[in-house]
Amino acid sequence: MASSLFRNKRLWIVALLVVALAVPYIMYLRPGSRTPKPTPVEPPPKVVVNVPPFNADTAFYFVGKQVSFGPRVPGTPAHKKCAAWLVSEFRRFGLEVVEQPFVAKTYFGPRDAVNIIAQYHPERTNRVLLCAHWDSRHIADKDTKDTDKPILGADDGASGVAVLLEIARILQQHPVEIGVDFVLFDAEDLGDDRSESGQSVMAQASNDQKTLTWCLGSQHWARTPHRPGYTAQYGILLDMVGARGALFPREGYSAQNAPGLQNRIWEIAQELGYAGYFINRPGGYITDDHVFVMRGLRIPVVNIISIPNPPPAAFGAHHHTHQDNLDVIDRNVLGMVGHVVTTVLFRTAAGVLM
Ligand code: 1BN
Ligand code: ZN
Repeated sequence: MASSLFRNKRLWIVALLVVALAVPYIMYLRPGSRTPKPTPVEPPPKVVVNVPPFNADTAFYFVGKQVSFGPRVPGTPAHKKCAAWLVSEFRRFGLEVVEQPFVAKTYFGPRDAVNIIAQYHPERTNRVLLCAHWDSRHIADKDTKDTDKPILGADDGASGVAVLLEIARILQQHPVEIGVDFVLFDAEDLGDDRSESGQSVMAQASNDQKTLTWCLGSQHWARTPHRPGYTAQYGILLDMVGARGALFPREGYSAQNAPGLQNRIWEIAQELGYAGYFINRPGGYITDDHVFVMRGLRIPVVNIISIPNPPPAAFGAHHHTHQDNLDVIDRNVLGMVGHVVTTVLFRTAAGVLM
């Protein structure tokens, strides 16, 4: 039976025909067989960057220490004493410190002021700028009492400086291969917030002359940096980064002029579990020190600033009142901001930020 099958010529021909037609069909004509299989693209190897821990308790101590001098209003003894302490702390962390004195021409008269610049490896050209203002407001113009008295500025001033001091301390223990400049601007908060309409100028959208009464230290430094031709790959400004209930939407001038960096900072914050604080919402345009650095030196700078409410109470109930003392400070908020900025800095140093 089998041998008769083998000997059946017609069957052989049919079989050969089937094979001859099936092979090219399988190889070339079957749907999808002609598109070459893409060689799988390997994702780039994930570089794990070791980020040292940010100590929120140390940062909290640094806020308390600044506040202990009293209001840090330019031209006062407390201001002088705090400046000396800040300089000595940065030097203790091995940084090269430059003091840049200037006369702040405020709307209520001239005052002696000083920008403090602490340099980590000043000889390196690849640099990152980290900044905050260290002065506190001369009046409590949003309070209901003692409105003519200066405020402690635990959040508005001391919190940003405290986070930067802790990062400077970390760098001494965990060296990186880039240069870092800690720039503490003076006379940021001596601005004119009065207006004929009785409405806060902060609540007004206008870009009038009064804007220039704020941020006098950064305006001075951007015109005459401590090193002629100073530049950095980017900057981060910290302002009001320590209060309970802080919320960090995306500040407008940063979004407009440093969108890539702002995206990365907010992505990293989300990756670290802080999506509920670093919220993906526009936060309004705040004329703060970063505006003058971007304008004058063409360095992209992102402002991390708490804007928990819509105007007119945008910056929270303690803003420019005597409630801005150590009681409003939440060490977890300091810790979160410190964690994010330290991560951004160490990823930059490892060449894997962007
Ligand atoms: C931030 C904290 N600022 C002052 N205290 C800067 C500022 C200036 C914000 C003018 C709004 C208007
Ligand atoms: Zn202020």
